[in-house]
Amino acid sequence: MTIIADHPRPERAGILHLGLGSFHRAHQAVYTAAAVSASGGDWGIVGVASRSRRVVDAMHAQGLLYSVATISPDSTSLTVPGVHTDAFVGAEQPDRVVARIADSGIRIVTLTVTENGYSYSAATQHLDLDDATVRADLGGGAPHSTIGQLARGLQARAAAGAAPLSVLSCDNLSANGAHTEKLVREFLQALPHAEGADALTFLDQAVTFPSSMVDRIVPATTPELRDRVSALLGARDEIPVPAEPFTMWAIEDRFAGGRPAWEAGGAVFTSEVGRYEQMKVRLLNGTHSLIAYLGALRGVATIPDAIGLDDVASAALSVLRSEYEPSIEVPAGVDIREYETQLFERWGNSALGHRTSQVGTDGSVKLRQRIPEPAMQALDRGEMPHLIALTVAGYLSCIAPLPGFDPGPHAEAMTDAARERLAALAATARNGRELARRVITDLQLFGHELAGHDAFIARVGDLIDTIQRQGVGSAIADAVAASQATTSSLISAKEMQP
Ligand code: CS2
Repeated sequence: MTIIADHPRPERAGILHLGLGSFHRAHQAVYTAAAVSASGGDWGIVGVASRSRRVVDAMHAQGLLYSVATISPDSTSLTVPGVHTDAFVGAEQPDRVVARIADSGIRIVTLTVTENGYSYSAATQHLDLDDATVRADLGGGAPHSTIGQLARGLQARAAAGAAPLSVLSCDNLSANGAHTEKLVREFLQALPHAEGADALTFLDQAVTFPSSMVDRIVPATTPELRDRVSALLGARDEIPVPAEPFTMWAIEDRFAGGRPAWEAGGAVFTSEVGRYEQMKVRLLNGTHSLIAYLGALRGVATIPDAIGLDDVASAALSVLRSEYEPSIEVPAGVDIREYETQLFERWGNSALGHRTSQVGTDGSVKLRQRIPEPAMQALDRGEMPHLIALTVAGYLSCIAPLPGFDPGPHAEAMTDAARERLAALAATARNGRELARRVITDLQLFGHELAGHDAFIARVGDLIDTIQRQGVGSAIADAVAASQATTSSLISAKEMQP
């Protein structure tokens, strides 16, 4: 038996997607399938995997099809979004990526390359000109960084006199459209003038970078899921994607060459994408990081098991209510209490098996998006963000433990580009404060604003010591109690006002 798509595949491609991972296949591909089935259009997707052949080979072997398993505690349902018209590996064929970006049939380039894939410096937020891949790409070889591929693709598109294009980032970065545009522009500006000028003009006149907020929890696939899905489907599927029932996509409606009717799949087109992004990146992702680090340090493998621990749940509630919520403006039409209630249900989805090590991976780039601004806002109000400090202390305890501390197997399983650098700093640190100062001030891992905040750094350092000397339970109790004390003193100060 072969896999059969839910709807006919679009005949031609209109989208080039960079980052053919699980998230894209369970999110944007599903919305695109709904759009094409409702309104038609040449919106097939050419999927480009960054390095690995695994998904690309399996997609070709399966007629470019795979299933999405929507998993809730009571049921699993399958869909087969047949919207891909081709798939290849970008690292093997970088010139083909450039050629497809230059192809007039492609009207949108979408990206899910993770927070790590944008080649920018966490400290400066600008294109990382010290990065070896960026330097090589600027030097003129076939480009291997995403930003290099986009910039070289725009150059080729400008030279070919091709149609307008939109580049749509679907990664958890704040202002992801503007951020991507800035980095592509910086790449082109770093080229000799004669080389970059036409592409910069083309970018100004014919390219838009809408921002978007994406949301769906998509854990890693397991061999057990492959068997279960294949049995349900009646055909072997080597690359099914598990996903939660909840899904959300808020997009700025600024497309230079048209777009699919993604609203048919439930996407929201709005001028308030920035508010959606902040709400999601802080409330969902920021709290997710806290749950992942605390859970891993408690020896727990999954997010549902972690949020099932009473003290982790109260830490999550405290950070939401006292530290993230005051830092955002809620988009019109969103009921924030209902959103938070849904978050707890989503984190608690025990059938999904989302791992603490998966969410805890790449903290060095993820936390940069999630914590500095809300932390600074609290500090500017004169309040210590105890639970954000605990998030950082949890992260460092997992990834860069002080000598003699064993964070356990789930922390060990977290990968992070900064792991070695941070571990080296921890190996010679005498205590938590020294480690926190090295990471936050010297390395500026969370940008320059927090780098000078001594009280915050001391709080992170003390919580590191509490985690590693008295246990993570004591640190949670300490941070939650301190946060509650701050909240009640604020309430009484308010009551005292005339
Ligand atoms: C998670 C996200 O791994 C992580 O850091 O917070 O992948 C999260 O599951 C998604 O953003 C949900 O939309």
